[in-house]
Amino acid sequence: MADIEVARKEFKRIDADGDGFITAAEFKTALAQEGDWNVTESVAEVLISARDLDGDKLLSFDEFWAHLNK
Ligand SMILES: [Ca+2]
Ligand SMILES: [Ca+2]
Repeated sequence: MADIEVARKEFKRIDADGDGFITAAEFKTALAQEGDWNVTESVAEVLISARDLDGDKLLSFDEFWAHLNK
């Protein structure tokens, strides 16, 4: 069981423009900041779609949280 407060902070950190959804571009930037420079935008899109439950190509907090609790 992940900690929801930690997850919220992590989500906010990745969601650079604060609109409540993580795009592939935001995800890629966040991974690059963590030192993972191999992630291209198309890789980020695949990572997003693996977690994207409603198919809108964006990661909501609910989807982010669901993934953490798998
Ligand atoms: Ca965003
Ligand atoms: Ca979604």
